[in-house]
Amino acid sequence: MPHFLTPAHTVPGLLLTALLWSGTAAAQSSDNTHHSHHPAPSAPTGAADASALPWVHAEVRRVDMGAGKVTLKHGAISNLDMPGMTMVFGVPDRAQLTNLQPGDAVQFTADKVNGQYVVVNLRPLPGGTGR
Ligand SMILES: [Cu+2]
Repeated sequence: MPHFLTPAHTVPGLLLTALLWSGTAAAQSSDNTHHSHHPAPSAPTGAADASALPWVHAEVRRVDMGAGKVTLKHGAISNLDMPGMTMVFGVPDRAQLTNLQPGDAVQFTADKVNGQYVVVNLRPLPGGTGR
């Protein structure tokens, strides 16, 4: 009989998959011993989590395409429990920096990944630049 269908082989495979998934999730928040800023820690995919992040208005101050960073003067970020300020965010998806210029009005969603604040999504605010 086909031995690869036996529970002895399929169950460890499923367990391994589950371990890999949970390991990835744990690694992304390994610097946070508490998860108070994550309202839905059990969300299995980053996409579902990102869609729940609130959009925040900001003004672009500096764009560093090479380093994948952007300086934003941003409004309050409720999911990070952060008041408005000017600060640097990492931008894992550098395509979001294309066509960005200092002075541009944008809105973005931010999260804390591995102890670093990063831009999850960013889009220009229509009519915000006066160009
Ligand atoms: Cu800030």
